[in-house]
Amino acid sequence: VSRSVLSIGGNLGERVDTLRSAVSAIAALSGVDLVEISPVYETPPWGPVEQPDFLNAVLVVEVSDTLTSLEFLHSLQTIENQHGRTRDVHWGPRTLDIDIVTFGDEVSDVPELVLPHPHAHEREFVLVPWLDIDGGAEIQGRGSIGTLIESLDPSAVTRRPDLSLR
Ligand code: PH2
Ligand code: MG
Ligand code: MG
Repeated sequence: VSRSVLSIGGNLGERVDTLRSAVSAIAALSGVDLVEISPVYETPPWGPVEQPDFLNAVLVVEVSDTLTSLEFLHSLQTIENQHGRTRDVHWGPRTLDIDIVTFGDEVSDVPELVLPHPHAHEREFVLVPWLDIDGGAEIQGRGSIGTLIESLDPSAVTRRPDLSLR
């Protein structure tokens, strides 16, 4: 079994409905057990593209050894597509994005799947919800997520206690 951390988010359409539906679809994947769901955060767009605010959350899942990281990625991409995901603008607005942040201790550098996720360590919208559910977590080669957050600006992300993915 590999423990995997997922970042989910979206900034188009009925954002919380989409995230709830995505969580159910991930939990229903065969060989995948949903272990933790973070609170939901409203987050300003990270990166160069001007776009609406996102809702973001982080999940911890356990993936059976019968699934490789790439097979898991392809299952997650199918879920993105089922939720109206299109791929036009890199880092642009989307109904649903599901990113594999870590997959066990796997390190991968193939273009389709870089592990750990190459930007997770610098993104408040990943680290803040992740810290809520997995305090001692580390990103290989980058350090503990608690320490990483200290060099960022977590005031940019706002918890939405009125929204829950459970
Ligand atoms: N995803 C991106 C680019 N920028 N910003 C926020 N706040 N949340 C995201 O999920 C996000 C982003 C590309 O995947
Ligand atoms: Mg992404
Ligand atoms: Mg993605």
